[in-house]
Amino acid sequence: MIDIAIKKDYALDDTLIVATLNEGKVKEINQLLKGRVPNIISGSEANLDDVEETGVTFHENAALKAVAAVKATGEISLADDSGLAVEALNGDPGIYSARWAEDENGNRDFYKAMDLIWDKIKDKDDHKAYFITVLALAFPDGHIDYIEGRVYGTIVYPPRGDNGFGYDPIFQPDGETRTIAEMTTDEKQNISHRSKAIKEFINKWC
Ligand code: ITT
Repeated sequence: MIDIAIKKDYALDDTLIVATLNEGKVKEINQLLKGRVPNIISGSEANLDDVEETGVTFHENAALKAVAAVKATGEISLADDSGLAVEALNGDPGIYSARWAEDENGNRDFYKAMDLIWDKIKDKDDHKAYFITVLALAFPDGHIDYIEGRVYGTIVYPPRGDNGFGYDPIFQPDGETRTIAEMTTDEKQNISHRSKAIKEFINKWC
């Protein structure tokens, strides 16, 4: 009942800001939303600034990014906070997934971050992990809706594959023999944490 009322009050019938500066996310989200929302504008197209992620949960950081985008543009905004949670590392790198790859100048090297993860778990028996996405959909009146998606799998090493982005070369989803980076974009879209969340978003809002 509540969802129906919300949907009626906040129709996504015009512009949606996809409030991320990560072009890998933009590509995946736009591919799934194409034709569902009339006018999709990415973070770089909207000239959004990078937001300092001071939250301690995916939900908090997703909300920070979505609300900043609403304030900058006045438009309904969708942010994605995501990461890789490794069970043997108690969920790390988790919300720090991007920061584990950063050097002191803020440049990202995910091969360095993947080496770091492997170094910490190679002597442990448990290599299970999951990718998680939390979407925050923020409206100009302050209302925020959250949607979560996960995909479970195993950390493998050395990294394999050139597709996707971030930690995809060391993540092998359950039931697969390939890493996500060895899959096509369409194959990733069938199983990924982000695609699950976006598909739920489409069911709910489009
Ligand atoms: P925005 O904040 O602008 O959206 P970001 O890259 O900083 O971009 P996050 O703070 O959510 O995004 O960082 C999440 C990191 O987790 C991201 O940079 C990737 O390295 C990793 N990650 C998230 N989704 C992933 C995916 O589908 N495949 C591989 N790595 C992923």
